[in-house]
Amino acid sequence: NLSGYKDVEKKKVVVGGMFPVHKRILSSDGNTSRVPVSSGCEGFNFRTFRWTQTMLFAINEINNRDDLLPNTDLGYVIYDSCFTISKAVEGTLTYLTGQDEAVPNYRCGSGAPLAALVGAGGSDLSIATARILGLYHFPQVSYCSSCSALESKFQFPTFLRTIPNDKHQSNAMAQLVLHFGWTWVGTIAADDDYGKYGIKDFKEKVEEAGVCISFSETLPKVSSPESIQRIVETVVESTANIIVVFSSDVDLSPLILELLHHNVTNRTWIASEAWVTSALINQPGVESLLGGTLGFGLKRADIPGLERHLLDLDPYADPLTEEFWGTLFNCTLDYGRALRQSKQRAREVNGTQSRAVKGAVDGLCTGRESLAKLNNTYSDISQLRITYSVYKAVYAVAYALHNLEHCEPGKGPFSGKTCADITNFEPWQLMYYLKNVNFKVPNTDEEIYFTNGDVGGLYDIINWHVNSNGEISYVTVGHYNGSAVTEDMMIIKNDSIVWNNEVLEPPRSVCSENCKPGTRKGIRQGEPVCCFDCIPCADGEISNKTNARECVLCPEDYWSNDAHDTCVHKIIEFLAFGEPLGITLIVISAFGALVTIGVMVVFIVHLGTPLVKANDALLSFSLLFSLVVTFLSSIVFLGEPQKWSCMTSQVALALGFALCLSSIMGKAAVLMMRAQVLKAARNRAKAAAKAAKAAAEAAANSGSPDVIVTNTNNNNDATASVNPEVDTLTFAHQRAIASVATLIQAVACTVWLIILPPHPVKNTSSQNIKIILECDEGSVIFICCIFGYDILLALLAFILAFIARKLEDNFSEGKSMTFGMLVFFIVWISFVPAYLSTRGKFMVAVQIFAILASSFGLLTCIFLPKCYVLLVKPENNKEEMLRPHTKPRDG
Ligand code: TCR
Repeated sequence: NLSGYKDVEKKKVVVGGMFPVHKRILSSDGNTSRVPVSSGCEGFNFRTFRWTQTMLFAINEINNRDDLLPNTDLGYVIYDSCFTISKAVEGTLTYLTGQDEAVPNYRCGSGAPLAALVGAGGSDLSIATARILGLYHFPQVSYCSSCSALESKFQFPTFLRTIPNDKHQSNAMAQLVLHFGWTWVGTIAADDDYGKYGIKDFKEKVEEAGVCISFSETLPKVSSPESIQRIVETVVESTANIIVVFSSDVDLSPLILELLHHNVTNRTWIASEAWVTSALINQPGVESLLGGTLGFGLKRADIPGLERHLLDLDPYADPLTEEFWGTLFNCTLDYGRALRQSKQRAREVNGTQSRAVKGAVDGLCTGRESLAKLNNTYSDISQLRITYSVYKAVYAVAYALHNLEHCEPGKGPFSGKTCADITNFEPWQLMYYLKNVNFKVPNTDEEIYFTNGDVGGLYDIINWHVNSNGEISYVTVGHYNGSAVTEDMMIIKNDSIVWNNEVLEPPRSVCSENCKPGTRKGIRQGEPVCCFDCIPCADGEISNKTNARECVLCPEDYWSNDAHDTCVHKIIEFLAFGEPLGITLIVISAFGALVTIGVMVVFIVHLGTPLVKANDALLSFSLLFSLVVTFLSSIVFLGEPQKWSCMTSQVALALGFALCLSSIMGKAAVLMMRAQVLKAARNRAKAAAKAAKAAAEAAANSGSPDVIVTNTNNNNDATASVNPEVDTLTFAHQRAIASVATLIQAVACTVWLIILPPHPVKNTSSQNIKIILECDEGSVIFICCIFGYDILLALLAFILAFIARKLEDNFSEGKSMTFGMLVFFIVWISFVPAYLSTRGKFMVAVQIFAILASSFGLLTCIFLPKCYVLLVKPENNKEEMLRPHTKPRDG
């Protein structure tokens, strides 16, 4: 404990101070057989020692001022909390009681009243001390306990601080993470209130915004290699490139050392205020690991005169300065009287420095060693952040005391408008003034006042730049103001930031890359929401934004495009007239129809010839006519289906075939009939010939010559009478059959058209991406009946033709009809699989092809030979040709 007064004449007030000058307490040996003693501390911390000296500097400065507390001198008592709660509590009790033995509920004075406690260091220490001090309504002003838990005035009624509440910092970190779009971060927290609350607030903020935490590790308070090792493994294994660390430098440094050992690079560290400018972390060699670190630092300030004060330290002033000196110069201070005297002398003489260096050689130091020459954290005044906070805390106490002292009697704030007495006031009275203090910090334009015990959340955003020598410099790349409106809170100069990677862009840290439109997020069982798979949308479903959770179904008549990011109107499909296939089909069918008409013309021209007359010319014409109909009906299948075209095409086809097949049937029947008649006639002729022969023989025997003449006549008659007989008998008959067969079909079609007519439909089900416009038959039964009937006619026609094929027939009509029917069947049988295996408009094309092929088949098989005879070999077109198996008579 350091204590001191400056001036004895003035009134005195003692200010308490508590600083974690050491890093930890010595572990006790656990021996319970001895009187226990308060454990000692180890690990001298130069940074916090500077804070201690700053408090002394501030008190000196205040005591030297005439405008602030002119009649009162501040004294101080400073405790070392050794970064440990127990030490802090011990110090608090000692301070309250004024005894070295810690006995609470007893406050004695060295005469001077105790004002307030500045400090306690870390939040966990402050929480412990604030609870005790709160019991006695004793004010505490903290310079570095930033934990958000301390904001509760219910729990900590007399706690104030000059460092911003960490909720600002957690918020700032969250905004930083969101600013750069990192959604996959790791967190490391110190095992104290600072780390735990800081990370908790940070997590709450970022998770709200959809960021996921890859890992959350806690740094052990008592360094344990195993847990450090475990954290290193987690950091190495994690895919998170961003690691947020809320910890004091002291707790973090073992981890940093181990990470350096493992050569961990390419991570961006987000530093909390406690380590962002710490020399303990920023050691040579960390640049590969920590270069590009971003962090938040308190507002920096220059405190004029502080450097002088720090360098003018008297090593013999108290035990802490002695230890400081010894640790810094790695020597033991010589307490020899002679030395003290020589020191005294040396102060008077110039040129102390050369001697000072000499003195340190043999492990003893003279106390005249030069601080200025050493590059030590203690004397480094470039980053006065917490130091400045200490300075402000002392000033806050001083201003409160000043206001208390200058209370006008009768206008005081206490009951009965009384004032407090500076020489003997109650701690709660000072608390009143502290709460309402409002002052301007000397040499800066910063104004300090407490709202609910807290000050505004102002931070510098600090970036660790590695220069060419591998040294790290802290560059302020932005600012954060927790009390500004949301848009202005964080101001950050993106292009001044240096990152820990080769590219000059901010690193990316995501668990899974965004899902592009056309895909959706698929959750991974048991993993955070930021880790997902991108599942492509199914056909007919789309997602049009990144990271869509669901694919949406396209509306009716719409379908997904290839990328699955928009719905496009389904392609409307039908076999159009204008497209190449359509044109081809039209040309073919028109050609077919023209050829058929051509044949008709040829037939008409040769109407009287035996070939045309044979087998009923009328049936030939009806057959040709029906072929024209079928050729033309195929054209109606083309184009966008309409009600009329659906009806016409099917009916025309059915009727056309019915007529065509029944004509063939009729013709075959004619053939058969005539063969029958011919046979009968021949039989008759034969019989007659036999009879004639017999008669001739008889006549020869009897000698009558005129019988032979009769015989010849008879023979002639038989042949001549064949044609008229067949014509009159069977042609009418067959024509009747053919027209009845067609009529039945016509009736059936009419019924069909009336009851369930075919109509155009949109077929959306057979093909997803298309709407096929097609004709719906209306009734499957009807269409089956109608075409079944056609099949029946075809079979009959074939059977008849087949039977007639071997019959006597000069123009081989039977054979050609059989052949034609075979072609017809082949076409329609192969049509079935072809039709069933095509989709959309090609079904229509296949249908048309089948119609055209079968029509052409019939046309060529039945009429081509005849036309050949008619046009090329007219000499064969003779009456005699009709006489089967009869040799033409000579002459
Ligand atoms: N608040 C921390 C402790 C702390 C600290 C530091 C310790 C802060 N800044 C710098 C050492 C060095 C900020 C707490 O526990 O509240």
